[in-house]
Amino acid sequence: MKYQRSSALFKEAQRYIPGGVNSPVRAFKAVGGTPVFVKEAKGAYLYDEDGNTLIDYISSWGPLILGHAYEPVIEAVIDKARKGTSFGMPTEIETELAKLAISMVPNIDKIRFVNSGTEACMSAIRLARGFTGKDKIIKFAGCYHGHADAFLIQAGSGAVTFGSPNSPGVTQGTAKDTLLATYNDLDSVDALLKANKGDIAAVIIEPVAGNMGCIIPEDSFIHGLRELCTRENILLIFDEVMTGFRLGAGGAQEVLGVNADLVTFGKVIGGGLPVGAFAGRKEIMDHLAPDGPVYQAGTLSGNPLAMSAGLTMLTALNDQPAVFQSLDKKTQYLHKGLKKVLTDHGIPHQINRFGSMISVHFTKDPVIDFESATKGNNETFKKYFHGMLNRGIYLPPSAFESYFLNDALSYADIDKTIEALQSIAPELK
Ligand code: KE4
Repeated sequence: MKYQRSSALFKEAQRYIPGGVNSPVRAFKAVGGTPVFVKEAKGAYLYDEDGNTLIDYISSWGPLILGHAYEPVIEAVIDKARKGTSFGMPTEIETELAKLAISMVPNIDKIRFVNSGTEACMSAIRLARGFTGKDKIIKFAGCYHGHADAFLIQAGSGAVTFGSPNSPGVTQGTAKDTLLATYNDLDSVDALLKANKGDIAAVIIEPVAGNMGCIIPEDSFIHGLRELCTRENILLIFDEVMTGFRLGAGGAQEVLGVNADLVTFGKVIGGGLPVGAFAGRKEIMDHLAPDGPVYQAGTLSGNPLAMSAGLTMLTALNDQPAVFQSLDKKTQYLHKGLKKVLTDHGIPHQINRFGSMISVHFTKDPVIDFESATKGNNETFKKYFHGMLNRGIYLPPSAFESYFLNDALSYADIDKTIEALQSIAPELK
């Protein structure tokens, strides 16, 4: 693969945009080398600025679950754009998407749209604090809920890559109200509850984590967390920015059988355009302005273009629920193929998979939380990432990310992926 044009474009971008990117994880800092500039994409394929075709396993970090440039979404957005791109006034389509999302997801009565997963999570925390009158929140080391100050305490995803889990600029005043627990460790939560009795507004968690790589909640942990929150009168917030409308129509609440008090969304709900959302029971959501005292707002929230992309995407998923089984089967097939190659070559590894979320960790020990996720051999990961990229396979450029399969991927694409690993395996030892 050649990357001259991407290199030139990256050099120029760095003159005008910090780090040459608008989101750090895109800069390849965790894996080295030059980030790939994409020209266009269709279905399962990315076409980069150097004419390379790449099989895409990030699907824009989750949103494009039916593949790139999904025709019905494109048509809907073009049609909507002709009627105006933004009004700053209520429109019917916002209610249509709200009704559809509420019909698909259990246990939510009302939903507020915002423009990103970060906005959804930071608004949900503010609402939880306003509703309960309490200040502290519990998050889990390695979980990432966007870049709002309250969350940049041992965050996952790009924050880990930079080895600066507590970002400069986050004040002690903010950090003191964010308590850190360990994923899959209920005792660590219980200890915080005991030490902060009556002060905790909410626990926020990625119900299936994707920002430490993919980490699966143990049944006893996630059900136990629900029981603890109920007992202590604390709101349980499921950050479903990744899992929402990906693990199934009803997301993690449905597949895990655990009801949260608030749920946040992003990615798939916008069909590739900027949409985030947070949702919950009426008694909580009605605390939001303008009816309630908890303020939250946004110029482009409920934007008609984004709403038309989201409505088209969710309608497609609602009309064809078999897509979730199809994605699950394709991810299983990928899992089996990768595992066979790595096992045959005696390469220590763990593969974590849940639905269409999957990640490969180069460590012999199970990856069940942030600490075990950091035990992965990053040198091996870098060789793996670049070896696969040079064979036309685009994986997340960090070991602290999940892959996101899209249903445009064919079994032939997955076979090509497995063959690519077969050809680089000897270098990974
Ligand atoms: P955004 O603000 O990036 O839309 O959403 C933040 C967010 C919140 N919650 C979860 C569980 C998330 O995974 C994310 C964002 N995910 C990352 C990928 N790990 C986005 C990629 C990026 O930062 O560029």
